Amino acid sequence: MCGKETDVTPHAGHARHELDQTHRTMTDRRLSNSTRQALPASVTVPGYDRNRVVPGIVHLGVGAFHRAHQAAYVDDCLAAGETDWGIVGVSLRSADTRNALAPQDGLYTLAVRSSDSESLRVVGSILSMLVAPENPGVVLAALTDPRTSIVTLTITEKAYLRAAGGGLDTVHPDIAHDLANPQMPRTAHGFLAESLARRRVAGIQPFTVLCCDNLPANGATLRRLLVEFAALRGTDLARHIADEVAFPSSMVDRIVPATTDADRARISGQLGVDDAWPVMTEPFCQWVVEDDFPAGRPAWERFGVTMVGDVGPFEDMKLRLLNGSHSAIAYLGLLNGFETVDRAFADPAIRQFVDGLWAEAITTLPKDAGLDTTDYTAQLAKRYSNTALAHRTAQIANDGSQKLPQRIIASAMERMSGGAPPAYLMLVVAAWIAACETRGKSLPESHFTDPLDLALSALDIRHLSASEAVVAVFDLAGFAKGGAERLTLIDLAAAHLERLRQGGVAAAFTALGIASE
Ligand code: CS2
Repeated sequence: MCGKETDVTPHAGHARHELDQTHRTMTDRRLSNSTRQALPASVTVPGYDRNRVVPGIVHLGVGAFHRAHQAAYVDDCLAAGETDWGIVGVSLRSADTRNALAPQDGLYTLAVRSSDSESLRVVGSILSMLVAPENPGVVLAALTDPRTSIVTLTITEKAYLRAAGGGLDTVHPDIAHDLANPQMPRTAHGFLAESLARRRVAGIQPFTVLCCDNLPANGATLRRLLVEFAALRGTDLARHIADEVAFPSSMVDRIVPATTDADRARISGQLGVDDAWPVMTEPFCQWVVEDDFPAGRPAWERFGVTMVGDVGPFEDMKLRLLNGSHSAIAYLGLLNGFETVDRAFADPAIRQFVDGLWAEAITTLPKDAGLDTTDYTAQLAKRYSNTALAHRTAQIANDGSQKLPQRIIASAMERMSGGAPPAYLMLVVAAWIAACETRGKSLPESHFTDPLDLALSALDIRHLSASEAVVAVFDLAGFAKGGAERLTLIDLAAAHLERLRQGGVAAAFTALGIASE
């Protein structure tokens, strides 16, 4: 696709980049195109000719989630004979994934784990990997390539650079940098705006932008932020993006715990060759996508993707029932010393709390959208009980200020406006604040992190009363900003925080009528 990328498949006529050679230090022992044929028969390997696959998708944010989810769906399409949808993976920050995958020709193992079994599959859909800070120009070239019809993103909530009120954080240094240096962007907004501008000048059809992060109305949200960013560039690019670029929303779902060194050793032992970065996941996998791809798309519906007109109800159900309860389990679990989701969820009091939380959140979901919340929560309970995943509560606890608005605050505000108190929902917010307060005390300082950490430590909330602390955090994070319900939510969260400070999770549960052992 573009001459200087680290091409991880041996395309005929493609010169390999020297970085590829540098990283190719253990070829004989590594998973790669040449060693994949010798893997044990129990391991599924790409049966298609990777040399025939051309890149049609650029993905920003090649973390474990992308590799367990979208890359696996695309791998299915390629295995069924499609050839136009290989993935060019872009890391916006670190070179780690590229360094692990380049010597492996982009191949990696996906380990699908349930409590009593594990199956291994080698995924071949990532054709090449780029590291944006090393060479932003090559990333722009990939995005501008006429063969790129879809740009997908899993860059995490905080990388959308939303200000507390939800608009673009126009004073963020990276936004200022990208406005001043459009040819050398750092942010997703900078890359998307500049490449869409170049395509427009060159008469190349815009790509479709498919957001796959856990944001509400994620396509519309990214569109709004990008149009805001483009308007700051002072051209009519904003109008072009608003009028000509499709931003379908999507709901993505698969639980993907961080890979540990023990996982690496176990998988490499089973393969008989080293895989520097296998990905662990659960059997469950779901992707619901709005069908708006003017430049074409893979036949995803053939492989279990649900293509719909409006993803909103699915997205709300997932954000509020799965992600909301995940955050609850993470913060309450951390406060009670549980390191993993399955252990926390096995605690009868936490389990009872999660049922109550689901009951509150379910009242905010649309009644006429055909959602089966009984089945959905039953499946969640099963997924959370998967003992093989060892999904760490600390992993989910990261970035609470970016996650809680769509997972908890939105439901709480809607519930309040319907006249019902969101008592369980607001305990999650209080538990987040309490968990932040325990860092540097019973938990290590960096046990989990948040973009607001510096501002939070400047506030020194531990020395404020519960009410003052909650008000300060709401202001900082922009929770319920401008909402009529704000004060009541603050009162509820402050009462919970006071109880958490005085008597821990047990005291907060007692006030809700939940008995702890
Ligand atoms: C989790 C999600 O880390 C988190 O915040 O809630 O990553 C969750 O595992 C996924 O959204 C599941 O699809």
